[in-house]
Amino acid sequence: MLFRSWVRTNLNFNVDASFQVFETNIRMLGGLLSAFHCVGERRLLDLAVDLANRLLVAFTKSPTGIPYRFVNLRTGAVSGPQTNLAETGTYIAEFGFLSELTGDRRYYNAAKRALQAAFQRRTSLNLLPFAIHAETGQFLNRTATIGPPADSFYEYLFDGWQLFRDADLKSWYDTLTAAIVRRQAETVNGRLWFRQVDAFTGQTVSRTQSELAAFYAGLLAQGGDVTRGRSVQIGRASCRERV
Ligand code: IFL
Repeated sequence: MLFRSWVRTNLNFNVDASFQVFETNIRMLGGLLSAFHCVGERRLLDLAVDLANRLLVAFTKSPTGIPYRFVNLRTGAVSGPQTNLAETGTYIAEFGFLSELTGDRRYYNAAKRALQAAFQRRTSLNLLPFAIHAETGQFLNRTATIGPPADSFYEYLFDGWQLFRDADLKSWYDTLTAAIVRRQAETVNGRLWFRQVDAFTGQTVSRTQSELAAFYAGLLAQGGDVTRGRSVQIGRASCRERV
């Protein structure tokens, strides 16, 4: 109740400052939409629409559809064209839900176009390097990883399919996942691990993996590959035991 009355009277996105599009989406837009979903208060949806319209500029000003990393919520000035996969493709759950609530397809379309812009630039191995330029669409590195700053790109492809039954998203997920499993998976003593590889040649770049990559066990299982998902999970659990 306290939260709702504070939001009703104080929350205002007309702020003359640069906001990170990715973080603002998952935390603020996602928070408002979740709250609206729970209590159905119209003001929460109005605020979500206002915020999404301000964020949308980061997509519409980009020649490729890959969003700039930052947008000034008041002026609409964009910055940060050097971005990554997670900050390219972690919008469709929030933007898609907003499109469903409002009937305005611009949000869904912007989020999907960004996912597609990265997907269509995949290498001949069907892998994606994690760093990309929003204006040129060129990759800025060669390393493919399931960890940050790529992670939720893959997660949101599958979420988009589950939430909105968009077959394009499922086929992009399937194509990329098959390549990740083929090129990055390694089994050591029965435990599955995903190394980082050169997305153009498939050569190993590193065997380090961030804790944030833990989501991949669940994602594989969610996507229907329960056996590999379990194997990743068991591998991670046994690593923790040894630490
Ligand atoms: O990849 C993202 C990571 O999962 C996170 N923070 C930001 C990264 C993208 O920049 O939690």
